[in-house]
Amino acid sequence: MKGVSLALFTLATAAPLQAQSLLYRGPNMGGTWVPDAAVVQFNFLHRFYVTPGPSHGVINYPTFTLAAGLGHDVSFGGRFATKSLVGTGAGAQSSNETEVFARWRAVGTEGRGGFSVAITPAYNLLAKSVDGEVAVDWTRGPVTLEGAARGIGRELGTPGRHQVALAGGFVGRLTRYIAVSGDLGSFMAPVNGRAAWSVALNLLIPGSPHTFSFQASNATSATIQGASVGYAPTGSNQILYGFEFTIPLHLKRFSPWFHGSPKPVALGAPGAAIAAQVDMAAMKFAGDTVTISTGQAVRWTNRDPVEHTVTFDGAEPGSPPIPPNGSYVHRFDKAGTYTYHCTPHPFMKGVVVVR
Ligand SMILES: [Cu+2]
Repeated sequence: MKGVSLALFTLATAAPLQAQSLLYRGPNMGGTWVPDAAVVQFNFLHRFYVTPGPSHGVINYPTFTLAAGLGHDVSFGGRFATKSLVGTGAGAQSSNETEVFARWRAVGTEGRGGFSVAITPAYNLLAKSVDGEVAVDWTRGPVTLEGAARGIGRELGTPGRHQVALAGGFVGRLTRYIAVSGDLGSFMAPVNGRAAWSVALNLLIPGSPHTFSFQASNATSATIQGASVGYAPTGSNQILYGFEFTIPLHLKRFSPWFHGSPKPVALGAPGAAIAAQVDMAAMKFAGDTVTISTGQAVRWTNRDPVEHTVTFDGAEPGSPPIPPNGSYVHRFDKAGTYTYHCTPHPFMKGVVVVR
């Protein structure tokens, strides 16, 4: 029983909120996520089609998404798809589809329980179309339901035609690292093509803010228009397979490029009597076992260019993320053997023996 409630608790709180997560969004859904200020989200969606034999040629359909958080739940970004079949048909001059968009998250937060709502006005440069989406997510425990209403000023390939599209999807999180998702979207009055669908297996890469999905779909780009049309370019039931990888770039992590070594940061108990010093260097706790007396403290210093933690395997409270050049002091008031590890790098292990 305890195991079950712990598992549910873990599922409900597993959201890696510092990044857009494919564990909360179907492949063709825009989602409601907005990056924090000074975070740039880069999503790489790559779908491909293998032509029938004997040539077995591979046709690639990538969409790159870049979005920068501006604070106040607002972001600004763009999508670029190099092989958009949204552009086939009359009036299309290119298969390079670019969409610029802003997003305002009006309600909630993607990845938290309850409702969240985001409004995304956009402009599709290939279609010369003012588009927009209102997206709603509802999350409870391991389940997220998604809906989107999309307005399209001018459907590509059909000059002058206004369109409305509706889309819905779901995500089911099987564990905190694995989810399945699916969605369906369509223009209300399709002119070219048919409904867009997708299914995916989504993975959170442990110890990282990255998510990865394996997916199948019939949509060739991830723009508001592209996610609303399923193209079967040869008229067959063509299925595209592919993946998406999400990469949040926290701009403050790049400060060493401009400022040399980061400033030392001291975390943990101030003024404690430090009896042992452990360096965190080359992804290891140097000197894995230290021995001290009750009431004394250990100081960990991060010599690596990445964040580490000191996380005890038992109930002893551990450190927050320790930035490069940061240190953490922890005082031990009870005798015992304290094993610990680094949360982002679980292979980093150490022991404090308190006599
Ligand atoms: Cu680490």
